[in-house]
Amino acid sequence: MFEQLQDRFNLIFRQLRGLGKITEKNITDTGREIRRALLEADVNYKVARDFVNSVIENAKGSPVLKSVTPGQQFIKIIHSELTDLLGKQTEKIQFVSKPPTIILLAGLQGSGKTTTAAKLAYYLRTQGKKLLMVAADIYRPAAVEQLVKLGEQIDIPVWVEEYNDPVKICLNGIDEAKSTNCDAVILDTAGRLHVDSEMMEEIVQISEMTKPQEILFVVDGMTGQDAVNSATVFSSALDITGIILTKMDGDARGGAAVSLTAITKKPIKFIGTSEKIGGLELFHPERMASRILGMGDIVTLVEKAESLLDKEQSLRITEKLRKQEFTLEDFQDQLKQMRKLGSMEEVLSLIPGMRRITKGLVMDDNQLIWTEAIINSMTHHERQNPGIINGSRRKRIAMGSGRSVQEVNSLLKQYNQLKMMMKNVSKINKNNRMMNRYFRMIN
Ligand SMILES: Nc1nc2c(ncn2[C@@H]2O[C@H](COP(=O)(O)OP(=O)(O)O)[C@@H](O)[C@H]2O)c(=O)[nH]1
Ligand SMILES: [Mg+2]
Repeated sequence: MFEQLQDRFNLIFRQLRGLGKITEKNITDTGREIRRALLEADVNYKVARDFVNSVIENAKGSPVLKSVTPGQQFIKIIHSELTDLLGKQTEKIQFVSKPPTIILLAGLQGSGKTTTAAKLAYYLRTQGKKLLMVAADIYRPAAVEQLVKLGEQIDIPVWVEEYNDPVKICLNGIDEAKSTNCDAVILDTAGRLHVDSEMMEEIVQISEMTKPQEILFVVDGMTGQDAVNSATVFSSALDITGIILTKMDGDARGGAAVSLTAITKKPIKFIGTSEKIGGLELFHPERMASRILGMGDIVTLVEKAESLLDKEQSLRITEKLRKQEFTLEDFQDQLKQMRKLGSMEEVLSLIPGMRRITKGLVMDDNQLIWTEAIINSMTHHERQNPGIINGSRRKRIAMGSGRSVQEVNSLLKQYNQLKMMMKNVSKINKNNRMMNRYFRMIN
């Protein structure tokens, strides 16, 4: 997510940190570079311009120029401005006191509405809610079936009526949700490839007849400026309460995420981060700003880790790391644990500064299987003392695992790098409670 933007900010920040003091010219120059970075990421030009002006104004008006760590102070200003731009605070789904809460999903075809309906239902159920989904896209024959299948997968009922009009289907679905005591009902509607009046009429009619508490505009995060355009049209026709940005796991440049709230004045409530049912995250502006600026997102990582990882093992490895007894066997455990969190690349991108360190390192998830084969071909003694693995041992291990000597070499190199990284990160963040918590969870 946002790799290009991260790289650009990384460069800009490196220059800033190197400055002993910051002049007005530095501020203006940095502003210009930020603007260029945002435009390249397909951020709306007005949004980019206003953002930069606001950063410059703030920096000039603050004690940055005289501060002891001027670069850091300036970076802080950028971070706080970006957080504001992304919507300031986290916006959750609002539930009504008299259920069911009606949630209408609107958006173009292919934006991810049907997938998101199921993801959202799944997400809300983890919060103890009872749900019903309504299949109101009757135009594409496969659409109803798609939602039914997803419903089966997560064991959440779907209201289906093949031969009725979408408004009636929605109303009947809501009745069903009432009589089965559901907390919320999610309406999955039809979209078109492009904004057209017929589709708009239908969705407006559904909205007027069902009076939803939440109207969520679902939009493909990869589409940049197009996302902003369609959001503008939808939010002028409908009283949108929030935005769900999907496909953020792809190579979304960030333009949509950064521009949408500023342009529509509507909060981004969730982001879709995979095709899978678990791939929906509550949107946190502050954390997202940190991610975009390459400061990592430890809080999200800790939350993920807490829900997935083996705590006992984590404690054991943290202790080993502290004593610098981190062996290849631990490395293997570590890789397995990381796998539970997502792809290696995804996980590492959440750790502050990690992107810079691991850039160029191959993070192919398939390698995990080969890595395991290689480690399995080592003796216990070798795994505990990787230092003794010399040339002839490497050859034997390669033969035994059916991998090449180069791969054995690169594994040992990765192990050493990870060991170094761990040491550095734990040193830097010794006094950081969050980081310690993270280490307890993940290691
Ligand atoms: N990678 C990724 N794919 C997604 C995400 N959300 C939806 N998709 C995919 O986008 C395509 C269109 O989604 P669908 O829910 O059918 O869109 P709809 O036409 O708006 O209902 C499907 O192939 C989904 O699997 C996401 O967050 N990440
Ligand atoms: Mg659909």
